[in-house]
This record gives sequence, C-alpha cells and structure tokens, in this order.
Amino acid sequence: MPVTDPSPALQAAVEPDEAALAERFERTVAAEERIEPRDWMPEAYRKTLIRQIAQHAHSEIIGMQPEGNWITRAPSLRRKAILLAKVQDEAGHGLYLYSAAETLGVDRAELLDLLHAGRQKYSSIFNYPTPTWADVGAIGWLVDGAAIVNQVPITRCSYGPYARAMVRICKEESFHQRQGFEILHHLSSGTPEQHAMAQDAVDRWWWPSLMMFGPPDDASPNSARSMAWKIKRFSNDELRQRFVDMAVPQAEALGLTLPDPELRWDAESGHYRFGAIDWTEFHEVLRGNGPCNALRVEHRVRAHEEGAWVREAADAYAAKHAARAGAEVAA
Ligand code: BYC
Repeated sequence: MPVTDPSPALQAAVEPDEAALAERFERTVAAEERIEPRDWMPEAYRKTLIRQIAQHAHSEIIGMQPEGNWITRAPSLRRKAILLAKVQDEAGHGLYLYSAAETLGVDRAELLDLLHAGRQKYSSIFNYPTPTWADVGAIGWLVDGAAIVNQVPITRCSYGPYARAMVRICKEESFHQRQGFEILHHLSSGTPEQHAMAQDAVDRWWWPSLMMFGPPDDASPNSARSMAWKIKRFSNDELRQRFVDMAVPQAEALGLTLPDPELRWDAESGHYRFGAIDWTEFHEVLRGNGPCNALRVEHRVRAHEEGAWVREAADAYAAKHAARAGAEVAA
C-alpha cells in the first residue's frame, strides 16, 4: 500500500507545533511539575541550565583543591579520614552534576575543556588560599553552610535531573557543615593560639562567603528569568540574608566574632543587618585576578592531563566489553 502523507490534523496531533509545546512547558512549570530531558524546552532554558549546572559542577571539582591541600597535614588520623571523605564527596557531587548537564545534550569533556580554557566560571570562593588548618573548619562551616542555603531550594528546581542530584548533595553538605563547625569549635575553645587561628580564618572567609550568593539583585542579569522558570526559587539577596541570619547565632555559639562592625539585629525586620560588600573584589576574582585563580586552573589542567591514561584505559575496557557482548548476541 503506498504511504501517503498524514493529514494536517493527524500531523498536529502527533507532532504538536512549537506554540503548543511552549504552552505545555509553561503549564508544567506553573503546576510545579518537573521538566524531564526528553520534554520540549525553550532553547534559552536549556542554555541557562547548562550554564548554571556546568558552573556548579566545576565549582565542586575545583572546590576539592583548597581543602585537599590539608589532607597530608591534617592534625590527626581521625581528621585526615574525615577530610578525605569530604573531599571525595565533592568529587562525587561534580560527577552527579556533569551527568545532569549531559541530559541536556552536552558532553562533559566539552564542559571540562571550557573550564580549562577559562570560558566557563566556577564559584569565586575557591580562589582564596587555605594557609592554616582552621581554614578547613571555616570552609566547612561557612562555605558549605552558604552552599546549603543556596542549594536546598534547587531541590525544587523545575528541571528534574538537577533537582534530584541536589537532594543527595544537600544531605552530604549538611555533614560537611557540621564537621567544619566542630573543627572551629574545638579550636575556638582550645589554647589562645588555636582560638586566634580560628578567628583569623573566619575573618578571611566571611566576606567571600557572602559573595558566593552572586551579585546584588539589581545587578543580577540572570535572576529574573531563572526565577520565572523556577530554576532559582529565591533571589541572590534573599538567600544571602537567610545565610547571615543563620550564621550570626552560630558564630556566637562558637565564641567567634564576624568581621563586620555594622552587623546588628534589626527587630523591626526580624533580620540581621550587615555592612556593604566589596563588589570590586568579587568582580576582580571573576575576572581571574583573585589570589589563587591561576593556581587553581593550572592545577586542574595538570591533573586532567596526568589522568589521560585512566580515561584511555576506561575507554579500552568499555570497548572490549561492548565487543564481547556484541559477539555473544551474534552467537
Ligand atoms: N562565583 O545573574 P547572576 C559548593 C556569575 S560549590 C562565580 O546572579 P545566576 C562547594 C554568574 O554565573 C558552590 N561567578 O547569575 C564545593 C553570572 O555569570 P555568567 C557552587 C558567579 O546564575 C566544594 C554572573 O555572575 N554553587 O557548594 O542567576 C566544597 C551574574 O550573576 C558567582 C553553585 O554553583 C560566584 N559566586 O546566579 C564546598 C550553585 N555568582 O554565567 C562547597 C548553583 C554569580 O552570566 N548556582 N556569578 O557569565 C546558582 O545558584 C547561581 O548560578 C548563582 C548565580 C547564585 C551562583
């Protein structure tokens, strides 16, 4: 029987036009349902997700470096085991996130090339040095603490694979934050020198942690659209405020002060008010001029090149098994 073209009505039923697909997308997002990899999505939504998820994945793997710096010098076997597990968790987070990005049609090798070429960003926070053991505590308490505040709302992101990856990541970040708090608590209540080391680390990490949330709302070009698409659930300033409100009582419990003379409780708004953030420093770090930008990327590229043999061996192993499976099917 000759194959005839389907009637326009049948074609429309089978392949809805772009306007109908766009309407379905909007309805799904409005109904708090998830967009999944095979669903139609606007090209700009896909691009925004690739940008954010890639930046997030890169942050996880670059973020292994400042703390990895202390694995060989952790003050006890117990601290070393905990730190090893934490740094390994960050690698795992990177893997979930690269996998989530791949569901959007990009290849992780391509994303890594963009990171290595300086064409995709990673979080500003990882461009600061870790000169003392107390920095490991400050990263756990403040950086992982900020990450939790930022990432818990992403468990409700409209894109399914990103939202699901974030559930496990947040559970692990919670453990990381507690281990950081515990390190600082131990140091803060130790000798005067240990207390001073903890205070110095907090003094150096506080402001960069506030910058992690991104530029202020009136200078955040991506926020409005990402919030309309329910990729972001709260604005940068809202999350920053939430973090400050959480951190101030915790600093008091630690017996440490936060380096901001303008920090004060505002009973009227029910929030802590804080001083002005140095956005020039933030933009300099984003431009590659932070204290450790060059070091972080150089180290990352070297590790990637030195790991080439592992990727080749994994590919050869996978090819051998695929060939064997093919032969078994043919037989
Ligand atoms: N650093 O319009 P905006 C971790 C960029 S890993 C660098 O507000 P958006 C951890 C931004 O990308 C923590 N760049 O952007 C790991 C944009 O540039 P492009 C990582 C920043 O996307 C190991 C431009 O500034 N977490 O937790 O709406 C150990 C304008 O900003 C930063 C995530 O990635 C920054 N801090 O909002 C321990 C969370 N801030 O791309 C811990 C997921 C902004 O237009 N990401 N920029 O050239 C997000 O929630 C959002 O992407 C951001 C920025 C809130 C970061």
